[in-house]
Amino acid sequence: MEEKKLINGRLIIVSGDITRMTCDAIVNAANSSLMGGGGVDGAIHRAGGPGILKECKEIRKNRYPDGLPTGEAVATGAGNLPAHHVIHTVGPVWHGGNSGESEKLSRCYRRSLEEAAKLKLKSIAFPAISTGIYGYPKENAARIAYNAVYNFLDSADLPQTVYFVFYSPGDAALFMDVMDLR
Ligand code: AR6
Repeated sequence: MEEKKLINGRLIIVSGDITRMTCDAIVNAANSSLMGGGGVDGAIHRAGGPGILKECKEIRKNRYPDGLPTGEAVATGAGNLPAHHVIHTVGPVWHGGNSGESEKLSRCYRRSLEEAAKLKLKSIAFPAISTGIYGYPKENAARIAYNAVYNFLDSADLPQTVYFVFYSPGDAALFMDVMDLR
């Protein structure tokens, strides 16, 4: 799929492996333990090496002994990855939609963007948080992700560029369909 640009070119939709992205930060769809897992979380820790886990353990010890709450985000280095930072966030598990899932998912995007802005980062790449193992319906998640990024960029100069990285071309196409952009 060719890349599509939205929001004055500041949001770019691509498909591929987020661990290969060369931008300032990639976002990890982690769990509250911050100790790694499956999906994109496993891929990031595997490709980035043990340095990321070491920093996550420090964060757990010093700042979040009970785990990173859902919707919160923290930054670490990126080890061997081409990106410079990993921003770890914890998406909501889908429980049917009446358990505050949309607010929590929206908060993941906003808090990750705030962390990127705090670090003065120019570019950040998001996976489709919660839409894998956590079971969030992809169509709903697409709208929430887009709105959260749109609202943030509306009043922020940094990050300049946001990437949505869909693991499969089909998921990228679904996003474009949901947003009525094809
Ligand atoms: N690059 C980009 N996107 C990817 C990649 C990749 N390398 N690998 C998977 N995806 P998931 P969640 C997509 O399950 O639903 C973990 O065990 C995938 O196709 O990774 O938030 C954590 O430790 C999907 O669209 O994250 C947590 O326990 C999206 O990334 C739990 O899973 C998110 O799928 C988090 O579940």
